[in-house]
Amino acid sequence: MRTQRAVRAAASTDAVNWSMRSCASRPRFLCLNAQSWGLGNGAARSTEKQRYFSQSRVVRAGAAEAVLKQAAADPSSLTQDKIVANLDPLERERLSKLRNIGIAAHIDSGKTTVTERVLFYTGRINAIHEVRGKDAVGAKMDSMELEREKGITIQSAATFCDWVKAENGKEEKYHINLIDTPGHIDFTIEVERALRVLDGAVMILCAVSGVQSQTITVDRQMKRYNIPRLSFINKMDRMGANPFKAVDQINQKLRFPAAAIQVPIGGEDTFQGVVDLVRMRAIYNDGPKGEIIRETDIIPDEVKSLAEERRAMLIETLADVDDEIAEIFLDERTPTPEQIKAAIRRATISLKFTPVLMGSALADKSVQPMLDAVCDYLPNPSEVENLALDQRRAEMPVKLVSYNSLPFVGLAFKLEESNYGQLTYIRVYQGTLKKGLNVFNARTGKKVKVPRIVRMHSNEMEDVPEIGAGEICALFGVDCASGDTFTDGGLPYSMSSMYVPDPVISLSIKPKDNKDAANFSKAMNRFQREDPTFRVHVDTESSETIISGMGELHLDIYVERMRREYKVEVETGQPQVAYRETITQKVKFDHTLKKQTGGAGDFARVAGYMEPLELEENGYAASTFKEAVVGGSVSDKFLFACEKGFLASCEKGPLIGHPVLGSHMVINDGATHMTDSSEMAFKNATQQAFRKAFKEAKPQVLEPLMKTTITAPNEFQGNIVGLLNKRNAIINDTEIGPEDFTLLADCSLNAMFGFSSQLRAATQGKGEFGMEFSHYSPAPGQLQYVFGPPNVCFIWLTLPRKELIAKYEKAQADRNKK
Ligand SMILES: Nc1nc2c(ncn2[C@@H]2O[C@H](COP(=O)(O)OP(=O)(O)OP(=O)(O)O)[C@@H](O)[C@H]2O)c(=O)[nH]1
Ligand SMILES: [Mg+2]
Repeated sequence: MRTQRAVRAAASTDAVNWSMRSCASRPRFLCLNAQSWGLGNGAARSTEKQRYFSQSRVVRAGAAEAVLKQAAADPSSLTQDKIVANLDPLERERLSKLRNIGIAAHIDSGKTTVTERVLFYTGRINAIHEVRGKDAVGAKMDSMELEREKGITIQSAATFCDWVKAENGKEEKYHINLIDTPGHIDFTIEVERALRVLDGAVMILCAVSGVQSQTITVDRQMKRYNIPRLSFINKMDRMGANPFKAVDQINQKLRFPAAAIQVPIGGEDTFQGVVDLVRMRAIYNDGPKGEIIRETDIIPDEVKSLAEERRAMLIETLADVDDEIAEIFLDERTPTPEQIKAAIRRATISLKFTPVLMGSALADKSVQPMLDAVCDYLPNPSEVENLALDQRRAEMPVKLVSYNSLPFVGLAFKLEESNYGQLTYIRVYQGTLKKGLNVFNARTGKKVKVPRIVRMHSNEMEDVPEIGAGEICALFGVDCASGDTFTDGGLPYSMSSMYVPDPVISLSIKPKDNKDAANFSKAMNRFQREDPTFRVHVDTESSETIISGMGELHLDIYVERMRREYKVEVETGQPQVAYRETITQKVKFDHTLKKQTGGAGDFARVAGYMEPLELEENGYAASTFKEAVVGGSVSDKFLFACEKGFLASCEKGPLIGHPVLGSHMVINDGATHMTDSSEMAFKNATQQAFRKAFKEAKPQVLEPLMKTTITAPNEFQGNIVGLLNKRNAIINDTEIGPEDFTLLADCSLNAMFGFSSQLRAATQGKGEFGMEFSHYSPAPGQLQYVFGPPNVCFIWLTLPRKELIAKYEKAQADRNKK
C-alpha cells in the first residue's frame, strides 16, 4: 500500500531540496524514496508482498546448511560475523535494513509520546495525538480505554514502520518493528517479554530527573537479555533540564559507559535543537510538527566550545571500550566521523557502551536523529546471538541462524484474546513462517496449521502471507501458552522463556451477581493466559477465588477491565500481602505415625533434622529436601513419598498458611512395618514431623519489602518524610532537584496499602510513587508470634497472640466449627 501511494504521488513532485529531510508521510519525499532508495537490487520496485520474502528464496542452500550444522554441533565456534558472511546477499540487504527495538524506561518518561512522534515521522499515522491530550483522542499506542483515561501504558503495544535515513545525499529505507512498553512496575512482565525477543532498545530518561530507581530496574532487565541500547534524554524543554547530569548518572549509577553524541542548542523553554558531535552539524526541526529536519554546518557560537569539549569526551570514552579508537587516541590523532560512527556501533552492539541522544518529544524536537541512531547503532537481527536448546541432546545450546532458507524456529512471547480468537505474537528467529505451514509446539508436541499471519499496528492489523527470519508478527488460530517455542517439526529445538516475577499481593474476588459467574470465569481465564504475573486460585479451605498480582494497580486494572469488558461487577476482599514463612534454628525430629483401627494399620517412622538455609544474594531461597538414609531402613519409594509430603507442607506453612522458604529438611533414619507401611503413611508422617519441627525451630513470618520511590515538589518533603516515618520505612536516599525531590526508601508492602490516597492528600495531588518488590524480610514483631525455646514457652503462651497468626488461627477454628 505504502509503496503504491508513494509512486502515485511521484507525478506531482517538483524539485527536491537535498539539504532538508522530511517525514516519509509527506508524499513529496516519498516519491523521492521510491525512486532513489538505490538498494541496487530492485527492492524499491518490489511490491509490499514481495518485500516479506521473495528475496529469501535464493538458493545458497549449501552454505546455509553448513552454517546450520555448525550452529548445532559447535555453536561457540560459529561467530555472528561468519553467519553474516554466509548470508545470501539479498537476505543480507533485507536484514541489514531491519531493526527490532523496544522503548523502555521509567514511568512517565515519555515513551508513548516518543513513539507517537516516530509513527508520525515515518508516516504510519497522519496526526499526532498526545497522551491525555486536549483533543481527548489519546496516543496511538495507548489504545485501551483505561490507558487513555489514566494516561499510562498498561500493555505493551507492537507496531512497525519504515524510516528513510538520509546521509551524504543518499537515502536508505529501514524497516523498524517497535514495541512501546509500560513504565509502571506493576506491568513489568510486559517489559520482560518485549526485551526477551527484541534486538535493541531505546532507554528513555527524563532530562530533569535523570536515572531514577525504576531506570535501574529497566537497566537490569536490559542486561538480563543482553540488549544493546541507545539512551534518549527526553523532556529537554522542561525547567531544570540537564542532560549531562543524566549522562553522568548512566555512567555511575548504572555503571554503563555512556557519552553524549549530541549537545543541546539552548535549553528548557529555549531548546531549539542539537549538535551532532560525530559529524559536527547542527540539527533543527522545522514545520508545524517538527517534521522537517534542517541540518547545517554552522554551529551557534554559544555551544561551540561545549560541543568541542563533549566530542573530546566522547572519543575518550570510546577509547576505553574500543581498540581501534584507543590506538588512534594514544597516537594523539583525531578519528574521522566514519571511524567514530563505526566504533559507536561496535561498542553499542557488544554491550560496552551506550550513545546518549537528547530531545523533546512533546516539543517535536530531535526525535528523527534518534531514529537515525537506531539504524546506525543498534544491531540488525543477524548480528545478535540467539540460542535454543536441543531437546534430543540433553538441552545442549545451539545457535539460531537468521536465514530464511533454514527450518523455522520462533518464540511466542505474548498472547492476547481478540474478537477473532487468540492472537499470538511471535518472533521468528530462523527460517520463514508461512500461512498454511504446519508448525509444532515444542512443549506440547502438537502440530497446528497457521491459518493467518498479521503484522500489528497497535490495535490494528495487516494480513501478510509470510514472515522472514528476524521479524516479529502475530498469528491467529494457534493455541499455545506464552513462552512456547514453535518449529516446523524438523528441529528438536526449544527456547528458554522469559523471567516471570512472583506476585506479591492478592485479594479475594467474586461476582456480585451469581448470573455473571460464566463471564467472570471467562475473564479470569483470559487474563491468566495473557499475563503470567496474574494468578488465580481457589483457596481450598475458604472456597474463595483469590487473584494475585504485582501490586494494587495491577489488580485494580483487572477488576476494572472485568467491569468494562465483561460487564461483571465484582466484590473484592482486603488486599493481602504474599507472606512467607521460615525457620531460624536447627531442630531434630523423630516421628512415628502409628494407627491401628482394625484391618490394615498405618505405620511410618521418619527421623532427621530441619535447618534454615543460608540467605542467598536475592534473599531467602526455596526450601529443599534431602534423604540421607543409610542401610536401607526406608525404601526409595517411601522416601519419594516423604519428599512429596515435605513439598506439600511447604506450600502451606504451619504459621499462617503461606509458603515456606529457606528451610532444609533431611531425613536420615526411619523404620518400616512389613504390612502397615505405605506411601501415604510416609507422606503423612513427614508432614506431621514437619509441623512439629517447624514450630520448634523458631519460625518467623516473612513479609515482602518494597523498594519505593516517591517524587513530589520540594515543599512537600516534610509531609512525606512524616508519612514514611509512620510506616517504619527506611529512607535510603534523597535527591533534591530544582523543583522536585525524589526519595528512595525500603517499605513493607503491608504498611503501604492506601498510601496513594494519603500521598495525594499530603501533596495536593502532585506527588507520585512507585514500588517494586525488593526481598523478603522478617515481619515486625507485632505481626508475628515468635515461638520461644521450650523453657520460656509458657511466657509466650500468656502473651496476646500476634495479629497475623491469631487471625489465621481464628479463621481455622471458625472453619472447623462449621
Ligand atoms: N515537557 C515535556 N513533557 C513530556 C515530554 N514527553 C512526554 N511528556 C509528558 O510526559 C507525560 C508522560 O508521557 P508518556 O508518553 O505517557 O510517558 P510514558 O513513558 O509512555 O508513560 P508510561 O507508559 O505510563 O510509563 C505526558 O504528560 C507527556 O505529555 C517532553 O518532551 N517534554
Ligand atoms: Mg506509555
